[in-house]
Amino acid sequence: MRDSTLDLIVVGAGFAGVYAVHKFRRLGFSVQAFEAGDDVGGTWYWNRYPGCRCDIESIYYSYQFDDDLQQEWEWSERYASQPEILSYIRHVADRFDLRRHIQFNTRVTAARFQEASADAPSHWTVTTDDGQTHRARFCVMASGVLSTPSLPDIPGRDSFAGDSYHTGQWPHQGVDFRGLKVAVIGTGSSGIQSIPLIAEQAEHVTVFQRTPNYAVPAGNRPLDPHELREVKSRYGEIRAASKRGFTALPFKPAGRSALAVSDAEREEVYERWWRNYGLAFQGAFADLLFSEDANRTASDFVRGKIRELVDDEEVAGLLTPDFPLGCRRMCVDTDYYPTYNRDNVTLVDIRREPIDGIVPEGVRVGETVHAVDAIVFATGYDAITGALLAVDLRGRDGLSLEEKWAEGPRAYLGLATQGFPNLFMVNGPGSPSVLINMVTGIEQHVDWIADCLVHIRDRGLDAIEAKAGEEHDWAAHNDEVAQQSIRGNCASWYTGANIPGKPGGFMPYVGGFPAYAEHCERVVEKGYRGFDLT
Ligand code: NA7
Repeated sequence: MRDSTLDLIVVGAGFAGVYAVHKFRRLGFSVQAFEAGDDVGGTWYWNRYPGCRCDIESIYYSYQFDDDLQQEWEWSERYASQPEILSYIRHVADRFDLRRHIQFNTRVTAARFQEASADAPSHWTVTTDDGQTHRARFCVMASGVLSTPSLPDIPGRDSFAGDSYHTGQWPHQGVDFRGLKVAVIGTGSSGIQSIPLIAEQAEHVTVFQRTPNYAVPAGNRPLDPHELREVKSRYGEIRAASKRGFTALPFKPAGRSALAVSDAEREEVYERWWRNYGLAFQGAFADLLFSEDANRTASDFVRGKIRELVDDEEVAGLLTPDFPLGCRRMCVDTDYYPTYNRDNVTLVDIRREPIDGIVPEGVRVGETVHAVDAIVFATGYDAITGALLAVDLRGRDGLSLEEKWAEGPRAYLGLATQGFPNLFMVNGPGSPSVLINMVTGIEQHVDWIADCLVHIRDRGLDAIEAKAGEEHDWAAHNDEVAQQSIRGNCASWYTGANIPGKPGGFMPYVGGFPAYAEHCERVVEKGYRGFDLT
């Protein structure tokens, strides 16, 4: 019985699961990963909507654990498209021969912790949707932070006579919108990326917007081979600088306050950052995410851009956010605002008058039925905790994660949660996750977990479990840091506000990658402070 117990089960084969399998194998652990899709890629496997592209530059949004890999891969664009990212991660799986450790088309439905007995050490019993159970000493949830699509419960949704799609579950063969009238519900990143391309193809697009978001131009372009060669010649240096960067990107923090410069200089800085730096726009000055007055200057700049780019004043007004820039996740766009100048695009403000229902002919708002042939739900995700809670995870004494997190998610360093020994999360709540370059965050997490497993193996230990006190203190620290930032004050998917009934609280760690990574290192130096090792 004991022999059939694996060292590790990894749930998911996106960027986190793929690297975890590689890392743990290399250290000599027996590993089995389960993946619901029929290939690796995670978020980049499921999100195939038109315009799907990363908002972090390709040269950074890639693994750094193997120099040969980063030297040989040729990114073609500044911001990689979904197909290119998927090719990349498939290449990684093949190059390191990882597929034989991944069982595809298999969803993990439940996992239960079993205490050590006279016959067996502590372990997890993992159930998959093919009815099988598997045993492993440790379980690593690499199930993704934007991987549980949220489909709003709009009355009559299933009565629609045409086809409907969620951006996060896009058909692999693509969708041909030519000659069709299309409704797009949602104007987050997925809506903002897809609307311009759907509008180029469809006969008409009606966009249903509840909350406008800030979008800054991606400035995407082909990557010049010389530029790529130059990056590769100093990749090590770039990666080291990234680890010192607040968002795990190699940008020097702006030293100045937005309020310490003249209006003309501020305008010049914003113009330059607007044209060149995408998501990093919110870092043009040091205090944009910390001072409301400073933030207002950046928010007003972008509001002015929206007025410039959108011909119809009323439409421009509807597209203009009234909350501080960066409070909710900023979007990076290509031609989003000018798309509203097209004759075949209509914006419907559903904040003033919400969608009443979906009928066979289309979307009903008040007495008006917007007749469409297809509906695109760009309505986002049950972010960060959705995929963790989708598995019936049960720790000590049968405690379920859902019960444990009834008042909000609590995880020590976003890596582990008390009551669930030998269970690790990659990018769990309380880690920087979506606020930084995710791939760097993933590598840091997996490396930390791997070191911890080696520590346990070398000492012949049985289990590791987060302590309640430290877990509580970490959550309190996370809340405190969030409150110091503009980000702590907005309802968004960062706080779970997009999912009805989801307990609130700012989920990602706002203190930046260097502070977080240092904290993780200090925990190890102090003999895994905050964990019980038995
Ligand atoms: P987001 O950013 O959560 O956006 C979802 C959008 O859908 C947003 O505009 C929502 O409006 C809207 N929405 C959600 N539910 C409804 C209902 N019931 N009715 C109308 N509109 C609704 O998800 P994305 O997929 O765009 O982006 C997720 C992240 O992926 C992104 O930030 C990047 O990090 C990558 P709301 O804002 O709730 O008023």
